[in-house]
Amino acid sequence: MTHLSETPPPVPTSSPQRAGFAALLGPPNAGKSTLLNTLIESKLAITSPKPQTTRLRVLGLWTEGETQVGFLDTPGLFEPKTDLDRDMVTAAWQSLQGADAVALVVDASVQKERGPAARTAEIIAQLAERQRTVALVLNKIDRMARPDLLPLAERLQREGAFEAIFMVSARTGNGVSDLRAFVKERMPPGPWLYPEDQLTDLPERLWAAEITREQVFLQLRQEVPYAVTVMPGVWEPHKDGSVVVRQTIYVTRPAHRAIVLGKNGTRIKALGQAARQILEEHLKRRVHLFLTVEVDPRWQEVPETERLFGLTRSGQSR
Ligand SMILES: Nc1nc2c(ncn2[C@@H]2O[C@H](COP(=O)(O)OP(=O)(O)OP(=O)(O)O)[C@@H](O)[C@H]2O)c(=O)[nH]1
Ligand SMILES: [Mg+2]
Repeated sequence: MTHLSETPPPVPTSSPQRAGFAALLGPPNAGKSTLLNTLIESKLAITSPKPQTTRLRVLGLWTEGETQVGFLDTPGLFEPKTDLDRDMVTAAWQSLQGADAVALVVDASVQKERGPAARTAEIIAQLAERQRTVALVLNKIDRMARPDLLPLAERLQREGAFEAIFMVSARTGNGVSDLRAFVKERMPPGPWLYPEDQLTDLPERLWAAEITREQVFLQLRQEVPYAVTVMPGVWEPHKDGSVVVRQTIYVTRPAHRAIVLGKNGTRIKALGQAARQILEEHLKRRVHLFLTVEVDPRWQEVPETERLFGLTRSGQSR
């Protein structure tokens, strides 16, 4: 046997690291944001029992062993009516681009109902059109009787030809580690894109504004949460370790302003107190949160990302 070369086999120069993105898509209220938080073990995304809570794609990083996964929480997929709706649905579909894994998250406990079942079928068809391989996540299994789960999984598997099906409870954490392990396996080789201890690319000020918006969704009813946005303002750290956080709650009509303020300012006080508690818990310092409410009938006309990052449509700073 002749040796063509005396040189030893090359030492692999590529790092063993893996990194990529996994998009969580699905109808509104499926539990995508709750699942993101459970997957990354942190309260990053806001959640509420009302549909269409999430308006932006939210990146949540999970780094373990050699693998970094960027989970992407997305706004729910629904029939858009307004500019804001369209921005939300566009943001959701955009998160598919560059995603190395895709999970369709549905609320398993409502799939017997005609409306949700039709919505799921529609999204399955849209994903097939985009030729994406998708894992199905049947969420909220804590609300379901076990015997109902298998037939549901079988029915959806016939509709969707999923690469895997997971039955989870984002609320209790049941089944979530299997999903995480599956996604990790799907991340391509490559260097990490973010430092190991980074949680998200969402600036702290913006996250804090989202926490206030979460309280609006939790505490106010009917159309009001949908007529509200929260803009981050001044963020002023003090020498004593505390931070002053100013935010503006925008509403579209004066009547909504009155509702957000509440009688003698009681509602805005309650919103501020609840949000402040969450901020303090996660920032691990004292927070002085100051909220003001302003009427801007046109806030929904500015794309969500531009508005939140302090830019108008023309790209000028506010
Ligand atoms: N029982 C139960 N409730 C859940 C579970 N996961 C989420 N929920 C609840 O379902 C509601 C919607 O959860 P979200 O995480 O906000 O849902 P989403 O899919 O992000 O909704 P949008 O942002 O509106 O698209 C909230 O009240 C959650 O607490 C679960 O596994 N079990
Ligand atoms: Mg959400």
